[in-house]
Amino acid sequence: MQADLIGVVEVNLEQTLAQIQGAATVDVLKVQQAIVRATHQFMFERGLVQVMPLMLSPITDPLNHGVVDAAISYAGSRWSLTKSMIFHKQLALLNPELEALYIVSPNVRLEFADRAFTGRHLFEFTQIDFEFRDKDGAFVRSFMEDLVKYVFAAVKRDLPDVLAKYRSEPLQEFGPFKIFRTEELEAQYGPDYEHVKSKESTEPFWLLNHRREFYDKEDQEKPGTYLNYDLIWPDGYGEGLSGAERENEYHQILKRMDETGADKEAFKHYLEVAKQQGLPSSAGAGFGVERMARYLCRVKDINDVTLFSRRPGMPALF
Ligand code: ASN
Repeated sequence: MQADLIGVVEVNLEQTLAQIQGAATVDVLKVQQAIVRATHQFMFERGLVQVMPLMLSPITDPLNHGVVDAAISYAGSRWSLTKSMIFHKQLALLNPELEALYIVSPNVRLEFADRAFTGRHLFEFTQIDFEFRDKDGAFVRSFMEDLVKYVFAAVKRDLPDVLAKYRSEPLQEFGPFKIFRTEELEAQYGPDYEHVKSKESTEPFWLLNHRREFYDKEDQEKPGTYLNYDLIWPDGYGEGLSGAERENEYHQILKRMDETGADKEAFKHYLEVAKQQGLPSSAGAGFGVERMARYLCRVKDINDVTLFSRRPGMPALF
């Protein structure tokens, strides 16, 4: 929790209307719109096919941290609200015509109230999620660096006055992003390494090797480490993207599910596909749209990026 964001939340009509009518939010929404528009254009130019999002599915991302379960019953099945479309990205690539895809994907993650004031969490948000067949992490990281360059240049070109209003210095063009590993930073900075390093950095950087869900590939050359990566925004804005090379072989998925304690029964059809025809070899990632807008406009609290409050663990009127 960032000390400067600790506060008391009032959920009353006056406060709610003040948020909807806040002038600054519209500036941030324009930046967000410019991000989405430039991203669509970039994806189109690079040949990624857009897949529409799903909000309900028999399986969704178990995530590596606890959230309140969000599910409904329908047509004799149990449907979860989408936490991420990771499994659909892998399954979509079973189509031989699809080499690479992206989804503008709303995610519902009913976080607990301890994340109410991190400045980075909303209990529903949108990520732009993408996946490539037969590519590795280095490819995805370089793709994302190109995307950031393209999108930031577009926002600068389209909304110079808005950016100038919120950033005291012009947005610089970043060079190749530095790469760090979690174990190195943890040894250097202690348990809060990600936040500390983000705060002292002035450029985005990559952070490799997180202990996460079973779909992130284990490095066979260094068992117990993972071929995943986060993009960390600088100046304390923290994580903006996560992604990985994927586990796609049946026995390895089973092993990783045992390690993370995943519910194999819930994933039985996914496992059947992995066993019978194998999942495609792939790598990808997803970045938070509100988080990118927050970083560009230097908004302290991500709840101010939205017209409608979605603060973890807190009620809202609309
Ligand atoms: N989008 C992420 C990925 O591609 C997964 C997530 O959001 N949890 O790895």
